[in-house]
Amino acid sequence: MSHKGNRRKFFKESLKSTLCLAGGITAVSSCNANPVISGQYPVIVSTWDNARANKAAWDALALGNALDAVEAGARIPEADPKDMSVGYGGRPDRDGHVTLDACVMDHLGNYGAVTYLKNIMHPVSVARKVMEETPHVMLSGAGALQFALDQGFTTQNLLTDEARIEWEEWKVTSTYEPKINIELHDTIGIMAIDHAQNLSGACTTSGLGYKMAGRIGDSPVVGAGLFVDNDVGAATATGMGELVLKTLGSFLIVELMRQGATVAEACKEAVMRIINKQDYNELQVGFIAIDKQGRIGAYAIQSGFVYTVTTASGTDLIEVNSYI
Ligand code: SD4
Repeated sequence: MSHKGNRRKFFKESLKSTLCLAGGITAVSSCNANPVISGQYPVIVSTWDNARANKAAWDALALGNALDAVEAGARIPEADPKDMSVGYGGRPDRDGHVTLDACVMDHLGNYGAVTYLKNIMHPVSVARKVMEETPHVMLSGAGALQFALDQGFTTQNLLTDEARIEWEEWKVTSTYEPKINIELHDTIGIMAIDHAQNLSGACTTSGLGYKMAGRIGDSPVVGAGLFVDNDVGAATATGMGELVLKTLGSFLIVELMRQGATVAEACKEAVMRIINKQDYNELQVGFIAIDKQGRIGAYAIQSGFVYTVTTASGTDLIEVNSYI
């Protein structure tokens, strides 16, 4: 069954009781006995079904701040070979290389990123090191790898047998110009508000499956895959990075919120910017955002996008309203 097919089946069979429709217009709704109420903090919110990541992030909040939380959360799918869009087990590029993009942004407006990083399982942690240990904000490719090694990270093969077999099958049937569709998206963007009401975010991905060698997506680019402004809120994106890069959706969402839009209105406007100006046919982009008070909103081009929210009340998986 395709990835999308799996996702649909998953929704139908295991989430019937907890999946809720929300995010397009107002606050988070919930079907749980102890509903997560939008507009409270501490809070963790992440793209897709990332309950385990949220749990790690939540636990990290007990001892640390929002930055510690989002890093801890992002490391979960990075190490999970079953998540084929992030870190270890991620789908390779057309040449069979797993190349990773990641970034972090904190409440002070500091930002760090790595792009085209190979053989390092936790690019989000390297991105944090770039932010904290260098005068730069972004390191790429061989330089990023060298920096990671200097910082004590170790290399390993990130291409799992499952991803390699799938890639080999893809090579047989593909024209080597893969249509980038909604089935190959699962990147984690994760945002947190800590006990001190400070915000941070992280985004990490192996990018589009079977991308051209050297391709960088939106996920590590500030304002595209992630943006945090501690006075206003934060936003993150998943889906077709080229569309997000051309419209700088995460920055747009935070700026619209600064001007008075609700989180949901701002996310919808970022999607509409793509709809009105780009060729989005059959492509997916989803945004989630959170404001300083912990109110959450989301919107996507296509149906099927979900996000995970965790507060002291528990964790909910929320289905997002979409244009199509
Ligand atoms: C990218 N936005 O590299 C990422 C891919 C993604 O879920 O979100 N996958 O374009």
